[in-house]
Amino acid sequence: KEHSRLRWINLNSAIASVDEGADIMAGLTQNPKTLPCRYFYDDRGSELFEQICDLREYYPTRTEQAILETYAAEIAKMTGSCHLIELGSGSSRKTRLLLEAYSEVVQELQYYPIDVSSGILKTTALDLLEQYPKLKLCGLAGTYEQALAELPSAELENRMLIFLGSTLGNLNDEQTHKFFTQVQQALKPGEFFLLGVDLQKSVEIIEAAYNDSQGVTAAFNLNILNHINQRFQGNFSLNNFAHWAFYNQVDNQIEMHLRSLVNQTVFLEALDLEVSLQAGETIRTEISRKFHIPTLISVLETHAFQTLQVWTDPQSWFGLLLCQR
Ligand code: AVJ
Repeated sequence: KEHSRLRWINLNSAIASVDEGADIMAGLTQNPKTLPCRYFYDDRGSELFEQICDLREYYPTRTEQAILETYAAEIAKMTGSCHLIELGSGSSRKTRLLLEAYSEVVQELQYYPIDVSSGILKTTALDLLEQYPKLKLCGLAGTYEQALAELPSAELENRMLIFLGSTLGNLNDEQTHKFFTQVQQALKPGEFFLLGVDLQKSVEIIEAAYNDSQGVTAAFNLNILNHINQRFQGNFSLNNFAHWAFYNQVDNQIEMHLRSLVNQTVFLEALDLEVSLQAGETIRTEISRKFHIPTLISVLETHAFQTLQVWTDPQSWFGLLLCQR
């Protein structure tokens, strides 16, 4: 079926894949070892993440969804007509609520989903076009950095950059600063930034969300090794690692690790990299920070973003911030 309302931009250049190898190399040669969490999201990883979102223990997705259900219309009213650009759109399941709200206030609805997983991007795009006859969609396959650098600014008037699901929590202080600087540069004064963040709460609730009883999070964590095996001709054996997630109360963040169960040496042919792990040693695969709204608002302020409104759920588990550049 022909789609006149669909366009694609592929941001993955040859240079980028050299860079990717470099960050894997850096992570696995430092002490303690780490891996960049965006490698979770190959097509299988994106599927597993969708399953995580449906887990009883994983509260962030449904809490953010509930906030959007209640306030999407109010958000659209506050910003007025604008084009929607989403970083890490995945299945766009929460964004549908915004698409519906904005289709009430705009003439021509334009949506730019950006994701590293082109598989999920394509499936979602076709699905959305079918569901929203007014929608024009331009999918961008690539990383946030690539996308922000090449945001199609010239052709668009008034934009809102959407960053949901508390993906901001994956960034440390330095990366957050870099990211906000890029967002600030990508947007013009007056344009909007909609940010969803997971908030600080009791350790039990948070830890349960990353240690689900069905083991989906464990499978998601381990899948990063499969992805790296495929991408860099590696020989990680998943049987030799175990999922480990805990809340670090000093830094207010969940940390996900893969713990080596044996003394082992792994080889990544494409990087000509040999990695030795001792039994018990871990590779940290993700941090997921939990936020304090007033602190976040002041960080945003130092990056030229004014927070116009904050919405939360009745338990204040999750926050949605509408900011203006
Ligand atoms: C989509 C990155 C926000 O940190 O909660 C879910 C990813 N990791 N379970 C999160 C994730 C483990 C998720 N983010």
